[in-house]
Amino acid sequence: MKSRLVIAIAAMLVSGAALAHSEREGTTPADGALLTETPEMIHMVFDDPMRVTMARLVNADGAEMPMARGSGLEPSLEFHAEPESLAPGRYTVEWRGLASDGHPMQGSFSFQIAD
Ligand SMILES: [Cu+2]
Repeated sequence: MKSRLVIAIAAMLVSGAALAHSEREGTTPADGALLTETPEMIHMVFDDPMRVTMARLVNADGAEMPMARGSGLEPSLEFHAEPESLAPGRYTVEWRGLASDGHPMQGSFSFQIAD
């Protein structure tokens, strides 16, 4: 009984970092995606509610591209925004948020639109 408890606590410690706060589970487009046209939607999925406080789309020169945010500021498992028509090139989505445990989080992912 005692050893089982020790194992359970050890497992909690190992996974603690992953469980402590929400993480981004996936994006559309996927990081590194090569597209032939502007994506209809920028989409992020989280494993735990995330309050996305900032999300912006920048081109290779760092200029911000217009993007209509479709998600509010309430904590949510998903975030989406609609970009306007984009010229061929490389784009990065940068975001910041507050995880459900209150930790500030940030991330980015990139995709490319072919000529
Ligand atoms: Cu955390």
